[in-house]
Amino acid sequence: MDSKILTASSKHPKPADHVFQYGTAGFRMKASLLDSVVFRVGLVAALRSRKLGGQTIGVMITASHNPPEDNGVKLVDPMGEMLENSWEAYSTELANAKDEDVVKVYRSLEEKLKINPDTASRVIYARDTRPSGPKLVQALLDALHATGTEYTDYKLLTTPQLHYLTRCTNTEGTPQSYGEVSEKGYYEKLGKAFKRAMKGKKTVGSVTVDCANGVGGPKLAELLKYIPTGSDGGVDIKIINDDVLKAEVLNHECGADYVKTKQRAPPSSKAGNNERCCSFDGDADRIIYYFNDPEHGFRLLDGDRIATLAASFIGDLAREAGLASELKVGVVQTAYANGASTKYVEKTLGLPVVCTPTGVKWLHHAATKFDVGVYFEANGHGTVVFSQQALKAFSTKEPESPAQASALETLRALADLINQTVGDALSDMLLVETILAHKSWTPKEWDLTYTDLPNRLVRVEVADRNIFKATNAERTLVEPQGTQARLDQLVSKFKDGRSFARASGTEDAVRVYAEAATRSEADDLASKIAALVK
Ligand code: 16G
Ligand code: ZN
Repeated sequence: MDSKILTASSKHPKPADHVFQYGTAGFRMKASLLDSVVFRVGLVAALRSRKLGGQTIGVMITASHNPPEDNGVKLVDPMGEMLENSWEAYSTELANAKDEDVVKVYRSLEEKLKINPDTASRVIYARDTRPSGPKLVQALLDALHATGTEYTDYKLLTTPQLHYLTRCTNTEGTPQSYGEVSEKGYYEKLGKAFKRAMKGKKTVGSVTVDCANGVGGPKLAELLKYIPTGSDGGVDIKIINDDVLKAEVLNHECGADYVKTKQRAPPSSKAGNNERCCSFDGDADRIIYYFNDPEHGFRLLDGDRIATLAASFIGDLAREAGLASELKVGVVQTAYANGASTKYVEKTLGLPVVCTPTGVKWLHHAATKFDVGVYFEANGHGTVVFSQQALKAFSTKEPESPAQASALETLRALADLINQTVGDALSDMLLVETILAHKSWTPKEWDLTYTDLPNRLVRVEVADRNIFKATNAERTLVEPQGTQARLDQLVSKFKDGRSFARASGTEDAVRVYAEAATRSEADDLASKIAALVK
């Protein structure tokens, strides 16, 4: 195998003087720099699969909401979860090895991690619609061939579809089977679950879906063949920004990131006042809703809103099903969650809230500690996870009334509708549509559940972001010394003031978040904290 790896590696030389890092969402950069990285990630996938006794590992080639010229690669663990933390470092080590040391580092990891090279290794992979994808797939394939890894190429998929298929592959034929191992199986599962969850209801009006001109467009079009739409009840979906043939339009003036950061609808949207809209990102693992209110203008219904909506609905169902005392329902957020949403969950819904550092893996992990764990980042990454105990209760509890039976059936349907492996724009959208249909809500009623505190997010360029070290789920700076005390002092002067500063995990900058009772105070607090960290 050594000579095979060496020969293959020579076709994918590492760009000199480049330091790569497996970050919160894998490796991500200009696609032109990524060839050697993808090759080496293929090697890591083979090692990881062998380490886990030949279980299948997923490899996804995507750069999510980044511009079309970027690309990225990340690994998916057997149950569809993000790669285990310690392996991020091994990936980074191999990605940075000198060309002539690739085999040496590969073998040293094998030895250190006690991996039997004779164990089978298996990988499934897919990519988003970026033009650089096919060439990067070739680099991956070279690594899979060199390591004797079995593989399946799923071609174009959304990131959550690949997470789903990874879990299905590894649970096939077991009592924990997560679904049929095919893209069609994914649509069928979601379609059936949606029909059951909707119970013949219909959402008010239509929903305009902005697919960011990414892979979510064709996949949503496919999903629509499996769900009730328009005249047969269900949901009336209008797709926009689904052009995947013009590479340059991906994430351009559209998509979840554009809408969230610009606080406006994509210019291409023709939706009228009070009409429900949502935007996916480029690989469809993120979703946010919004609408135009004739009185108050653009209204964003972000990840916090989706989390509160889902927690309130599922919390009610658990009570109606007579399971409230048995099942622990909770919400996981990051420090970016609006303070009003946290208060709403704790005070109005009466549910516990846990705060974790930024990044899906932290939220997901914390959510699995609940029986029903609802987690969302404000930017729209999120899902709901159910414990084995919860799933068992949904299917075995004897209903004592028709109302209980109905609540239990809805809970069972939701457990199938929700992609529990990772946040999934397609599945999350159907979840929101189901809840709105049950409540007969327009976006206006959803928006009125609580009032966001005015807030501001500022990106601050600093000489060295690595000197900013935070603790307490990134809400407290321990270094540079004294900065937190000065920050606290500034915050204390503002009514309902809250602020934190943290080094970005994806850009060379520090992010400052501030909220306060009024718009001008939030702006003022943000600029004062920005000046403090600069
Ligand atoms: C990554 C994370 C995202 C997080 C963002 C924060 C995943 C799949 N993605 O994109 O959840 O919100 O990083 O970026 O975990 P920042 O560290 O630059 O603020
Ligand atoms: Zn994404």
